[in-house]
Amino acid sequence: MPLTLYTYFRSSAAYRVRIALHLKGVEAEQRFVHLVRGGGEQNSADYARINPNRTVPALDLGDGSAAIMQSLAIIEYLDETMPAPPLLPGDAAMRARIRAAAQIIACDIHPVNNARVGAYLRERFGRSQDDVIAWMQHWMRGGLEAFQAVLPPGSPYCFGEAVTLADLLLVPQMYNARRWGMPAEGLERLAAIEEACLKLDAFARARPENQPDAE
Ligand SMILES: N[C@@H](CCC(=O)N[C@@H](CS)C(=O)NCC(=O)O)C(=O)O
Repeated sequence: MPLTLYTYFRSSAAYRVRIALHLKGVEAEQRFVHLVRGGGEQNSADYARINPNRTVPALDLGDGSAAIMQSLAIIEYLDETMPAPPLLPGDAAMRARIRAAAQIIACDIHPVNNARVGAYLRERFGRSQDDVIAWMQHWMRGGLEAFQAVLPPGSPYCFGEAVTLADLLLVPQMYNARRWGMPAEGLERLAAIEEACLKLDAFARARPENQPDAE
């Protein structure tokens, strides 16, 4: 069945799913949801019917059922239905550790750094763009320090010699951190993992600048 991914080139959450699709060798039609233009197409009534949370990504399975939202749920769905290459290992404790690292980014960093959070700080509380930038950098930096601290040492990817879910979360978050000018001193392990991942075709194809809707 043809899959449809609702995406935006700069969205780090959609970037995670694009990497997963490429790793699994799955083609999905892309529908572009511009998160800025006209107050954000994610806020339109049409899109709210697809994803009531008004965020990208969403994955339509093409079978008439509701689209799947939440990037982690989408990625785990892809991993369960298309097991090769696996994004989570067989060992339950290691799976938990990898999910925990991924959730530092998906559950702790990203929600407070979303575009709508920055907009609310500016519009509701009158904060300047400099304040918003300081806010973004603060939460990203603290979260990425924690992420780096939980990684086992000495491997090319986050958790060993093979890409896992954690790498799919890290690379888009590093892109986001750079966009917001977050100081990266001391996070060299993360930079090295990002560089290793971006040498892989699946990650390179998923980069924001390589998307058809890139501006
Ligand atoms: N927890 C959600 C987060 C999705 C999300 O917030 N996506 C951002 C782009 S990275 C978005 O659509 N933001 C819209 C907005 O802030 O208005 C997921 O992992 O899918």
